[in-house]
Amino acid sequence: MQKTRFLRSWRWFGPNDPITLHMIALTETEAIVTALHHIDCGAVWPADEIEKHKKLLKSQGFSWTVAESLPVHEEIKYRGPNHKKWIENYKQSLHHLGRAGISRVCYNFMPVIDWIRTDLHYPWKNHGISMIFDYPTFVAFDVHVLRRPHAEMSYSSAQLAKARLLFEAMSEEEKENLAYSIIVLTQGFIHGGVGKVSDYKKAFLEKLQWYQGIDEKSLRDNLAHFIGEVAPVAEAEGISLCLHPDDPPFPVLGLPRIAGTLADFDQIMALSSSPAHGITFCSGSLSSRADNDLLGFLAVHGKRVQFAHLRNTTLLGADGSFCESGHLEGGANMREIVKFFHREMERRRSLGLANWQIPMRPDHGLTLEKDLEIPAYPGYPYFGRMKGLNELIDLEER
Ligand code: DNO
Repeated sequence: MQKTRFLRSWRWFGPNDPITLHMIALTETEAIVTALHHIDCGAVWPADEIEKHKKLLKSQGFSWTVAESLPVHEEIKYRGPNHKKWIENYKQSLHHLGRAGISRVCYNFMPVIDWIRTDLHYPWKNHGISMIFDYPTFVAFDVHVLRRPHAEMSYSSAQLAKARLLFEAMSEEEKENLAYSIIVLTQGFIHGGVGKVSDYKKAFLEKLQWYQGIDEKSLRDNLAHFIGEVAPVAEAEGISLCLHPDDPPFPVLGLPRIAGTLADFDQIMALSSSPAHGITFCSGSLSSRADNDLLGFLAVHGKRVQFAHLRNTTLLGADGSFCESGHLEGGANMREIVKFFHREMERRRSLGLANWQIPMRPDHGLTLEKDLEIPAYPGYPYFGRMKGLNELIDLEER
């Protein structure tokens, strides 16, 4: 009988990903997490494109275990005039994915911007190159580089003073790099973002405007509406929708963020009792907030987790700054997290659930010396992730 353990997965960004399926096949990976990255956000994923992608994976011996992400169109999040159309498209994509046997769909509900880091090349001890979120630098970006209207209202005078000093010490190139990596580099390869236009700061500011008057409550209402519409379709297709936590798990740029804490998930999970309404447990996103108790989170919501992103963070001070510090090193107690999931998978298995095995991917990875020779998307180096995967497997096997 197969041992109870994670389904070892790897995120692949499609044929444009510099890390090829052949390279992935050389790792301990058993299944692939991927998306149709060439399809515009909001458009229906056609059944034949899904089949084509599946075939590509199969040619290297892989199955497609999770669709990450089937992105949610901004108009659904802020209830723009065409939100109904985008929701219908989403349902259609779910039909096609369900028919293709893909039973997990990861998504997030962060307005405008997904994950945020202020430095993508941060030397972490002597372990490799990491990525950090430095709060004062982020304030400098918001107030001085992006020049978001009324941005200063979001911060204290001490935060503003620190940001000004940082900004004044930056070269023009540093300012541009900061904006480019936050707005384009870390977003473009995930789901398009604003990378295609030359004045990306202007385009980004315009997107922020869409959320004027949208507070946490209205964003949550819009999520409730979305779940109410799509969960029955997912359920009928045998799909779990897995909501990814916000990264970082607090409001940014005057935008509401509603999925960063245990209390947030208490509210979100109460929106629907459908078995299709599930969670992506991301230990990296959740651990980057000092007051998040990850094991407490799992004790309450672990039964609804259908997909795991495992990585770790180390807090850099008490102001919200953090570093991605290697998979086993940091605030998330990875040993206990893995133990929890083993118990949970045992439980599902003993209930005879066909989908008892939870796909897990090593999320992100340090850039190791050899990685510098291989192009890769930010956060997704080959060797750094392979190391993370092996460390997690080692932890599982112990
Ligand atoms: C970053 C990722 C996120 C995640 C989405 C899920 O590297 O963890 O982009 O895939 O938020 O929808």
